[in-house]
Amino acid sequence: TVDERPAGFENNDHKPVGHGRMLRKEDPRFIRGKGRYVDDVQLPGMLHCAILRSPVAHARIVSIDTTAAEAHPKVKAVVTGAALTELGLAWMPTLSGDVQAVLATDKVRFQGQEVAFVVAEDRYAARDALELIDVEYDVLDPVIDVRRALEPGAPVIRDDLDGKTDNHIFDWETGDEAATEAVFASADVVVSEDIVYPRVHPAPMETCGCVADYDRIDGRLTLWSTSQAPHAHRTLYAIVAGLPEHKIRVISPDIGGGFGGKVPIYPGYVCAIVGSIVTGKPVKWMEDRSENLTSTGFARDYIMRGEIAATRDGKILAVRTNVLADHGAFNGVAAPVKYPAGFFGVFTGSYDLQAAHCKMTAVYTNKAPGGVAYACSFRITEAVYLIERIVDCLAYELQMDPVELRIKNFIQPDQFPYRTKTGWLYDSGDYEPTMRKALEIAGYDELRREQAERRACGELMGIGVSFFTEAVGAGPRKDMDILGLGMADGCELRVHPTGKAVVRLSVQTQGQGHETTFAQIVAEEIGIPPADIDVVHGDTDQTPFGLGTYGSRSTPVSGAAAALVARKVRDKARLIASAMLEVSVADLEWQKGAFHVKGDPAKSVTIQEIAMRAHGAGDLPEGVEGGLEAQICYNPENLTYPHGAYICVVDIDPGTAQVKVRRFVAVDDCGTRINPMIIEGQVHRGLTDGVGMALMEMIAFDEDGNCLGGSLMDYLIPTALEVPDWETGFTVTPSPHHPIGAKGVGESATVGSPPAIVNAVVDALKPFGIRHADMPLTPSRVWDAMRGVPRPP
Ligand code: PCD
Repeated sequence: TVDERPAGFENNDHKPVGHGRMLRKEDPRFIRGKGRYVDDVQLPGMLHCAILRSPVAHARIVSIDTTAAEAHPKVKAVVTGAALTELGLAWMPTLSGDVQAVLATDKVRFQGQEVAFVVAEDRYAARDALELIDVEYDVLDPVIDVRRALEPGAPVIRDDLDGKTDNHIFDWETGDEAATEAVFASADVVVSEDIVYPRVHPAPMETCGCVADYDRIDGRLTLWSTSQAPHAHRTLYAIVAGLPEHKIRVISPDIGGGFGGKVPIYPGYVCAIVGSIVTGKPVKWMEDRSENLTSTGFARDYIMRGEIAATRDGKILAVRTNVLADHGAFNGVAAPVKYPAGFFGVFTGSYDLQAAHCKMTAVYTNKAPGGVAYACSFRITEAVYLIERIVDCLAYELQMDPVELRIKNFIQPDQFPYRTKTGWLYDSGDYEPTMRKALEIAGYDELRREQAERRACGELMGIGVSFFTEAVGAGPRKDMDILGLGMADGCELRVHPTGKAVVRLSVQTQGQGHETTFAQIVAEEIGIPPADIDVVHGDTDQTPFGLGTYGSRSTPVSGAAAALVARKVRDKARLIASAMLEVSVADLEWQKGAFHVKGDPAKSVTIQEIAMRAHGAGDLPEGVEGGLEAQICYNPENLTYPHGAYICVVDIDPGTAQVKVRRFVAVDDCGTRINPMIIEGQVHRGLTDGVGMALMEMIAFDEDGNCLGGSLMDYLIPTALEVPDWETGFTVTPSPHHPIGAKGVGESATVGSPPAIVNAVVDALKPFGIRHADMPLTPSRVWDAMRGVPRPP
């Protein structure tokens, strides 16, 4: 075990942060199958909800006949949109200020849309009864091709919105159009490329679901749900359903993966709540896999034209892009209110530019809503893919090595904090050493030599590089809120009399290991071993308010809160210690979990002794209350900007066009590293994600709007078989404004890996004169590329 911490951070000999590979505290329960997920919740008298979904993408509902379903002996309730309209619940707000149908009342707008629900004694009866509901649809022309959504005469999807006569959602731009145009006009070299980031889906192991338990006597709603943001959800339920907020308790128990897909509120949750209110019984709703893939939040779906301007010798001057964003039938994008395109503004990447500009148009189509931040801090995945692909296109045109081109254009260490041309303030970074480390691990020069040799024999070996900067830790509340809720996070720490502690978080782990890392952060600050610190989260009755876990914000925001709340407790402990040791506060030194008298280190009191004293008999110093606890609400000053350098080596079988990822090197810099083993796991996961998106995953539709990715037989996700043994490394550039210098890391690898893989595939195909090919690079797409078949539209 190595202590990886940079010098200069406050520490003691326990060194819980960054030290070695502390095992995860939550794993004993997970590896024994003792996790408690939503579907494990069984309540007396619990009923089951199943949802009837539209078989077509666009149709007017003529009639719904529920008589036969209601007559089913095990059915307790059948609810349609008409019934919800009476309750004022047929529509609900989305995270981006649009409305979405809970149950369709007028039209269905995507295949899989919720039309009615049944509550029955068991899951099977509920499903059976769905087949007894008779819906008559008047099928309309669907809008599937996003490029045609704005054509005159295109069917209007959202005729529910007052005065809506087209499928336009918003136009958005960032950067300086005129300045960028000027740079482009005088540049030696301009390269443009059409780059598609296809629609993909987070597809967590556990699908979405909930158990709603409405108590009619005291008007209390308890909701166990697969939620990445229990507090925000509670507030939204209060607003939407008109239930008083203090009577709502949202519990996110163990979550089997979120990946952004469990940020929105889905109609199913509302249906279960309504089901419980109307039946007076607890009601469980659990999606099946197809429902998850076809109706809950998709991600990406950006069609981008990327352009880059440079000098002949490879100085990048400017980038610009035009994006057409497919948002599906309801604008359900999860992002802070002021950022309709999320943090796409970081598409300027890790390079020092003179100008940049992005123009975006978002449209409705007859597809499932979403736009969730699937393992990416709000559209950063798309941004990084765009810049890292287009930089490679430039390298291709200039016949320059892609590594050399990147290094030549990096923002330099003395330029931080660096203001990008689209307004983001990168907190810290030192890019070249990270790149050099990746090159060294990969043996880059040797790989290029090997590639030349193989090429000479007709073999298709490719080497792909990507370098990314992310913006994670949303966010400063002056700029960032979701539906009016500021993106700050609370944290509470209580030290019990015997010196054991409980830290209560507003964020909610979905597998990231918060029970371990937050105990480590607190341990580092107050010297209580991590094993003696319990982490409580995911229950709105037990934790302070905060906006939840997504956008890799837990460490940057809540992690900071945990460090600061622990310091607050330590400050109080110092006062008590000074009384116990009968010296002034200034004469105390904090070390190894104890306060020592300066110059007389043998005289000391441990944090545990102080805890007992804080709760014990006898007087405390003047003005000091009993107990040893504190609470804080942390509002970050800025986002944190982790970075990384990735190198991928692929081999393509010239006979089958199958891509094999032979090697993958990932060097990540997330500032101070709390738990190196967890970070490694996060990176492995994200890299695997990248292989999926680059080579296998796509939610496609046929021309009628049938979803072609509705099962894991069609929507391919990677397993251990498709991925290599990951080779990881790290550098440490602490965040200057985070109390312990940590930046987020949970999504870095998902963000950084797709361009590295695609760059590698395109590099392998260089002998065919190919500069770009779109994801997913399935054998058929690679085969077509090799034969010069034009890319799919
Ligand atoms: N860390 C450390 N150090 C540092 C950083 C970090 O250690 N420097 C660690 C922590 O503490 C944790 C982890 O690591 O434990 C992570 O973190 P972060 O970055 O902060 O993040 P978070 O917030 O916690 O989380 C979130 C993320 C996300 S966002 C996603 S997608 C994904 C990731 O996370 N998801 C998941 N990862 C994961 N894992 C798992 N297992 N599961 C899941 O689900 Mo989104 O927006 O939602 O899309």
